[in-house]
Amino acid sequence: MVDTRPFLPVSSSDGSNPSEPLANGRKPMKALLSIFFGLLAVGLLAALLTSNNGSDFVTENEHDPLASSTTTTKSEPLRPLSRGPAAGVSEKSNRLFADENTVAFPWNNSMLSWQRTAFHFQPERNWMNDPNGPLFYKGWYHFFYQYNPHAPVWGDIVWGHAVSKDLIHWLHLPLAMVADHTYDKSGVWTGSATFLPDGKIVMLYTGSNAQAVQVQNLAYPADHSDPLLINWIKYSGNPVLVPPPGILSKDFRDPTTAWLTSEGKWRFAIGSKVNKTGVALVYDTKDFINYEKLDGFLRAVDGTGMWECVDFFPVSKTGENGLDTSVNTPDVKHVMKVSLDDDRHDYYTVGTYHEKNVTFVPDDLTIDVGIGLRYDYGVYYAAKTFYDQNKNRRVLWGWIGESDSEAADLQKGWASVQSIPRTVLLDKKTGTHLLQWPVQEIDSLRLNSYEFNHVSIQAGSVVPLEVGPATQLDIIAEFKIEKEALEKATGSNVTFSCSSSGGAKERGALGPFGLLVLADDSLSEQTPVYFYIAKGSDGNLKTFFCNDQSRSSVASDVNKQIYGSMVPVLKGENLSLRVLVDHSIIESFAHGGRTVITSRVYPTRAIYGAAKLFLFNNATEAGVSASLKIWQMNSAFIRPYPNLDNKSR
Ligand code: DQQ
Repeated sequence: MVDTRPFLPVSSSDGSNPSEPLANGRKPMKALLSIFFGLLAVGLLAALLTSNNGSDFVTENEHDPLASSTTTTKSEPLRPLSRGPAAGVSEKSNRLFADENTVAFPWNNSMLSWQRTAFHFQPERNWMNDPNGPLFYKGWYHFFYQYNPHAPVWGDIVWGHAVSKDLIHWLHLPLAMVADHTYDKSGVWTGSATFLPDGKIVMLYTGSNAQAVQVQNLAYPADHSDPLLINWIKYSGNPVLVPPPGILSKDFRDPTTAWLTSEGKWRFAIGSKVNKTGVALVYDTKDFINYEKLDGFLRAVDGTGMWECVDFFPVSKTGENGLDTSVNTPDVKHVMKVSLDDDRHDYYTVGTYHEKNVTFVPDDLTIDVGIGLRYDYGVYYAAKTFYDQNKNRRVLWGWIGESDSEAADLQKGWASVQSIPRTVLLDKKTGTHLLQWPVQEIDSLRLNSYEFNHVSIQAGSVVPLEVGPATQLDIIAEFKIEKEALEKATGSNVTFSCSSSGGAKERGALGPFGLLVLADDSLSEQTPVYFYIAKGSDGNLKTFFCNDQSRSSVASDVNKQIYGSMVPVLKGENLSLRVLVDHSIIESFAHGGRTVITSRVYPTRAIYGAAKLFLFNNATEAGVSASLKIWQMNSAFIRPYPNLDNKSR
């Protein structure tokens, strides 16, 4: 479209449409009324769901944090509503475990309160999903996110906003953008930020318009001198892009951060699909007002379905710093990440970006994007990176949903957390993998530490680790397996996989061994985080890294999958592990972050002071020795920005 108006007006009156309400974070009467009725509706919905399921939820054990009753009050199956697909977006409800036999567990308030995390980012209440437009500006890290201000389920999506000095402690700000124009009436969906050379910021985001057609919109800060970037202006010429010919109206979303071409144009990608082929459409623009759609696709992979939240960025082949999105020198590889609507996992691959052909070609086609490596083998979706110019690093955010029942989410009043932001580097040793690692600022939450050196764990044994309550921990561990056992073990042509195995109770000659996290004394609840070494009939060893949620809770209405994948272990490397335990979330990183698994677990007994930590070795033959350093972790301050009314808006 052609628009000759000046780009980035300096005052809101230049850029806003006088016939439509201002998107300035202040709540007009109409918005307040809709919030009131929204809350009323949530209350009614919660009441309805409670009565539908027939569960009393609050039991006689309400005030006993260690309540261990497993009695269910009624055997009605849980059938959560499907949320998302009808609106043209992927499934947003936890339906995985909801079969005919699933019955509601009588969750009591102390169990549910325990589940809230202490150092992962969460809004104060309600539903959150994708990270949006993360950036660093004038001394503050900004985090925007998909947010439902009315209920702890997906719907009515707007942009939440919080700021931090260190990516750990957060201050909540007013909503950055609400659904107040026809072009985003059905939702202010995911988008990304781009810094212009003069330091100004543009935000491209998807609007689900009044007819639920997906369009792209432009927004920018009302006042670039405000470090808090509280007010946002939506460009008066929105939408700037509508679905192009050949693309369905509900298959056009989530613009990436733009990068500069050698001709000085901005280029970015948008996720889509053509039949069952996932594709990344590409556009060029000089001014973010006029756009040119380029022929072909940045990448297309058959059978992968709709691509959401595409991310595309360079990584250094030699250096240890992250790179600005526009860097494209011979010293870089490019990473492409797509979020697959069909299976709700984030896949990436490393390859080469050909600017002239406007294509990205993976180094190894067998692990093309969408069919090979994943950022995380647990619950983790819609991730987005940004270049942190403050610390020269690339930082990854990812949405971690719930895997309990929607009824429990309604009862606790919130749903979803964000991962601890992770730095991302190319793993120079494998060349294929990325290394994801919690940002170093998380170390500031470490309290007292416990060290255990060369603890011997015999085959078939469990060793308790005295570290106090084990619900907020940072654990670093290294394991050595007996050489003799490795050599002696006979190979097999049976291929192992974490998910299809019997979990940590399936014994092999060389594993499983690792940690039992969030376990009670009697081990009636436990989440094993472990390695399993398989020897092939050719004598080669393959190491797997898994999380077994099958005994994480005696409740049946929670997801109990076994997660994991292979982790490359190169010559001379010991098996190493880092685990962040934060109430209902376990983020675990194997081998410097080559393979990562995030679990959401909902124990009923292994909570508060009853949550313990153990080492285990369930191999039949190999002895293992472990050295560990474990820190109790402080809670982060995550609260509303104080005295905001005194700040200029
Ligand atoms: N979430 C947004 C979409 C995106 C999806 C809607 C991914 O823009 O495709 O909340 O979770």
